Amino acid sequence: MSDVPNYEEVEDHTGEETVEVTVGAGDDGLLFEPAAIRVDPETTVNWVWTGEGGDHNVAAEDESFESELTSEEGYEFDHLFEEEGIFTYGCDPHIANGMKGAVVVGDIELGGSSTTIPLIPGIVAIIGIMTIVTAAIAKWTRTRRDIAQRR
Ligand SMILES: [Cu+2]
Repeated sequence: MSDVPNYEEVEDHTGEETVEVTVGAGDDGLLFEPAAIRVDPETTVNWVWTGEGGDHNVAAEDESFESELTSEEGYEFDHLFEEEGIFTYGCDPHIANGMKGAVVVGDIELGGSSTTIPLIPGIVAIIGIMTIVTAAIAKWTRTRRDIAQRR
């Protein structure tokens, strides 16, 4: 979450049945506000579109929920968080702008530092790239060997 401009801390919303998150907040309308919240299990998060910043959606990183992509002011999307866990989500067109959010459900330890949340996608991306590079090198090596054997 270190690359999310409006992220300072996980806002505590435990004890609330429904928590509202604004979609299209900030000067450019490219933020979720609040960016990170803590809620109890069995809490509904209600995302409400401001109509600013163009088309947005709410897409869970683990694909457990996904809204429509829309710029309609007043559009709403709900998701009931039943189980404990850390749920990260983003707006597909604006992930690179830091339009990301997190819902921490239940009494989950954040490992002393809330920066553990953004590290997860970063590490996955690095491992993914390394795998692709390794596979490409292996394929290239094999092709070279085939050419050498055919001579
Ligand atoms: Cu967006």
